[in-house]
Amino acid sequence: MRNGDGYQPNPEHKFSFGLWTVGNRGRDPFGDFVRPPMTAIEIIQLLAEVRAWGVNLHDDDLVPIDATATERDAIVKEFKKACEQNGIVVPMATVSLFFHPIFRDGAFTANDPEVRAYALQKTMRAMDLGAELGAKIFVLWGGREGVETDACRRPDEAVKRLREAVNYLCEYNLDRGYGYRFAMEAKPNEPRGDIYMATTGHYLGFIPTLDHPEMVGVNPEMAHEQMAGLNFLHGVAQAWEAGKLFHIDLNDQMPGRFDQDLRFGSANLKSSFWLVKFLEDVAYDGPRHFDAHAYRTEDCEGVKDFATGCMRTYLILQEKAAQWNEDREIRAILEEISGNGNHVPSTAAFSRTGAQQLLAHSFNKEVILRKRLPYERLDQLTVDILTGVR
Ligand code: GLT
Ligand code: MN
Ligand code: MN
Repeated sequence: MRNGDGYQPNPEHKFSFGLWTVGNRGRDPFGDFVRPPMTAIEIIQLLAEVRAWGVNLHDDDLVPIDATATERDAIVKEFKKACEQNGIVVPMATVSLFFHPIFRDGAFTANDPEVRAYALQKTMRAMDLGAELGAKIFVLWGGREGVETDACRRPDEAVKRLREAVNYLCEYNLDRGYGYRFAMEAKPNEPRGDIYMATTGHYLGFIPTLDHPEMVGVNPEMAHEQMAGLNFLHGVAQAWEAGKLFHIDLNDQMPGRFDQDLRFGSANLKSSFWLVKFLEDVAYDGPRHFDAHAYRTEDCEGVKDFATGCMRTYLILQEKAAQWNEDREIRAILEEISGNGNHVPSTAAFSRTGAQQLLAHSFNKEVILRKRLPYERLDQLTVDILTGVR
């Protein structure tokens, strides 16, 4: 029996999957589909079976791009019913601004003003759709917002166009009273040679320049930061600290490879552990979205193993994180390394007298250098916990 050993997903974990993740049919740039298509309703049933909480979608995942209003309404009605019957919620919606060939030069940043206007229209309609399904988070991933050659436009022009588009969408959100929070998702490359806003940090710099910065945060994706050789946890922590972690895309990725979207925890177990520990320590209560897909070798049953595996690994790591936090030796080391600041002049807030005291203070480097920093032992204790020998 799946998850018969206590690692049972519950709604409180807020585990979600995109229609495009479990619905992924295994096509890659070199080979065709290996799995038959699943309808959105079948995907909902699968998600209920593996005990997921939510489903996310692009507009085009559910409604064909050129559907009539009547067709659209019928599809949405049936989908809503299936969600309700299966106890699945729709926490996040997004828009595909990357699949259709019209976006070959980008969407919000494309050189053709008609493409830019179409991208806005398509996004507004996707917002209407998401709102109808109850979504309160709207993700914007600019997969095609980039270049193969910088001859095509000045990159600061792209930044300005992106700002204009997001400002417009924020106003639409207010005007319609949707109450969305936008979550911007970065990626360094693929499908474009270089994508603008390559990392979560780029977006954290961009957001304060918007008309409604409070309405906009980030959706960091583990694989996207790892593709750039970055420490994902650090980006997530910075977003969290800034109050901007509106959503998160969990998956995995080997460095230096193509975009793999691997099952969560399957490639970098230790990084995944630090991430889960962080999310649990700070009590992140947003969706835990797995933006990944099953190996191309899998059939439909294998897709369930994939989805179950993402959630199971999260729950195992959650348990390990609690064990780590309670471990007496680890706690003692953490206390020791945080140092004793009793004799140190206060640097908490600047004052002229405080600065004078700091300037006059004499630091004994010999004594400071004698303090232990037993990070080898600390890390080995982590490895012992992760491997289950502790
Ligand atoms: C696409 C991409 C993901 C984004 C999705 C949202 S679509 O699959 O690889 O990282 O989160 O647009
Ligand atoms: Mn991805
Ligand atoms: Mn993603």
